[in-house]
Amino acid sequence: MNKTALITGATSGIGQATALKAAEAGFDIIITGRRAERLAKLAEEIRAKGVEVLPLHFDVRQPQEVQNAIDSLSGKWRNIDVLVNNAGLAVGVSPIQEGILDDWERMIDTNVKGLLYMTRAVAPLMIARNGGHIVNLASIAGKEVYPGGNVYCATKHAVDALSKAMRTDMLKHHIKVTNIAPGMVETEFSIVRYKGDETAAKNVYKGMTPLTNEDIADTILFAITRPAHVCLNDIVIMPTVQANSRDVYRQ
Ligand code: NDP
Ligand code: 8X3
Repeated sequence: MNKTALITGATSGIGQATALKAAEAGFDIIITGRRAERLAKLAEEIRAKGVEVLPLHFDVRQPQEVQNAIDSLSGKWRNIDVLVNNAGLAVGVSPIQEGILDDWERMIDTNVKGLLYMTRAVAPLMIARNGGHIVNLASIAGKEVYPGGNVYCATKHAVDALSKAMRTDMLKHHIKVTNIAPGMVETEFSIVRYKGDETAAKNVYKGMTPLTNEDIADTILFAITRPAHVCLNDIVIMPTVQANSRDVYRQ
């Protein structure tokens, strides 16, 4: 029987590539996100790979929507082997003293509270089966800070801490927790961060070769296909031309 993976934020970028690669590896997939049409299209692509797929559209910031979505699962779909907490975003690059409160709320509610709501809803199902694997998308922004990164960096530092905390709390339930900390990955991330300004978003990657969503998906697939006794706790993955949050070599 196939294993089952639930991936949040599967409508774009890293989540979408992870869903497709996990399907190719023989996982049945629950794909989630807010954009229902994109989920429907991705579901068709996944089905064509010969595995089962269940699209669920909801907003991870809404605890009742999250709980209702997980409660709606029946039969085999309740046997979630892998939860990929990927949904997340950066909004804005203002210095802290000029910060826009709505941007802060969106980042904290999505990246921290959304990840917590998902984990709170899914972990009991894993515990009941005495095993599972949670993969949290943190960031190099969860290890370092950079100008204008303030609240986004704080949310990803929180994810980094929560990965360690989850690993401790769920140790006796044989649940693996993997923290993934990428550097720059060209997805819709910067378009969201710059609020639809595609020129500003493109400039982020000007003169350098960023990671792709597939690079991160490959890494996640490697982590979730290790033997039962092996857990990759924390993976930092950077473009070759990015040394840290601030040093990027551009042509
Ligand atoms: P994208 O913008 O391409 O994808 C973000 C995904 O998150 C979308 O599928 C979006 O779906 C989903 N999402 C956002 N808000 C919500 C919400 N409230 N409820 C449900 N789903 C939501 O960005 P990436 O693929 O790059 O980002 C994925 C993760 O990787 C994020 O956590 C990000 O912080 C992290 N990351 C990204 C890096 C990068 O450079 N790109 C580097 C390091 C980490 P929808 O809008 O349909 O709801
Ligand atoms: C996204 C990478 O460098 O923009 O988490 O913070 S960065």
